[in-house]
Amino acid sequence: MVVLGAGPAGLVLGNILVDRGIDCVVLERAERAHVETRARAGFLAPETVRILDRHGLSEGLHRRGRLHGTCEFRTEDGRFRLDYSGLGQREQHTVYPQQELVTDLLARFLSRGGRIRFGTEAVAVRGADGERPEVAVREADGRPGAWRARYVAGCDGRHGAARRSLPAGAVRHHRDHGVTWLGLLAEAPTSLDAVGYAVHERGFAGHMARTSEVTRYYLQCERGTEADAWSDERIWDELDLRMRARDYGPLRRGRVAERSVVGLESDVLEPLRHGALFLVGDAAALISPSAAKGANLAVLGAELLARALTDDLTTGNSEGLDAYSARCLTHVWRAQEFSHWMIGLLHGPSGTDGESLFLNSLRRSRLTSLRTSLSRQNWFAEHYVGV
Ligand code: RFL
Repeated sequence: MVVLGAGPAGLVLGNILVDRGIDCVVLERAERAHVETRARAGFLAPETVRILDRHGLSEGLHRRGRLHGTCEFRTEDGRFRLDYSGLGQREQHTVYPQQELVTDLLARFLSRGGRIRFGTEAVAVRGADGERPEVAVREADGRPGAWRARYVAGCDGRHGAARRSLPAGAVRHHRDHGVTWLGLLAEAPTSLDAVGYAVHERGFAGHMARTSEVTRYYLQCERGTEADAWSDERIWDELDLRMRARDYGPLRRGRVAERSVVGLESDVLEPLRHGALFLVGDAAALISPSAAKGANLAVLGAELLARALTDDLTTGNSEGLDAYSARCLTHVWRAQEFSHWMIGLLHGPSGTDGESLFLNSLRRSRLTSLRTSLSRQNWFAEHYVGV
């Protein structure tokens, strides 16, 4: 078995396979230090935690992660809080930075005897319609190489080799939401005990816990903005304004240690199986970070595929592999639908033409229903923590 990519998807898959005695190798383009420090997601759904529990992968997150169950909306109509852990399924997130999860998964994989090749970039997957597909690679020193296996799992993200190797006829559903965020990591403790979503005429601003010293912020910006175009001071002033710090209390400032430009885009590939090649995580579907689903879907898909592969390779039962694509896509589309709804909740067009006014009033009404309708709140809670 060859697994491409050592993100959450590839490492959960690798761990389960190795634990079941299935021979596999993970090929990772980056070096270990890079993989272990790449800051991205931080909100793990309860189902994700249960999956990690089932496979002995959750020790670190239970020790260092923090439970989280409230979000706060700040809008032109005031502020309201949703204690989502007391609504819907009465469940909460665990806040645990993705790079720490990846570090834990990697350590466990190696301690189980798993094999991983860092600095090895998959270039193409060939012969996926046959019995022994081949993964062509470029080694760290630039030399070409190749790996053969019964199956290949493409866990190498949206720009990986798995996606590039799909046959003609693979369908890509795609949506550009027309919204751009500056993703920021600030060396500052959280400023509120909730996820903060601020809807402002100047654009969206978000506040999300990470660790006691680091907080993630998002600021909607013009398309084409360069990641380092804004000074720290401008970022904090804009966050203060959009999060209405004057009314609701100051933000704790600190150095902005990392900035990236995140275009809100979603896509889903279909099917997720092409012969012996399977797509998992971001390689299967890219989801906008508006509802924090990407890493959770990656873990869920990895467990689904690991089970199906184990059945096939140990008992010859291939039903799970045949059903993998449809099963995984059911979860993916539910998450896409909710993320899309969240984008509409948090952003409106800035123009004053009739259509912009109409869409902004819809957004405002959507927020009012969320503030006032208990059934809406229960629906929100179920989808917000679920995958
Ligand atoms: P990853 O984590 O991108 O890992 C893919 C791995 O494959 C390697 N790779 C290759 N290796 C070999 N050959 C090649 N040709 C290769 N090409 C790539 C890469 O180096 C990498 O190690 O994919 P995976 O495992 O599918 O996991 C997906 C998640 O990382 C992603 O969905 C989330 O980070 C998305 N996301 C969030 N998800 C959440 O659930 N909650 C959040 O709060 C959240 N916040 C975020 C996010 C993503 C963000 N960015 C940067 C897009 C915040 C941000 C800013």
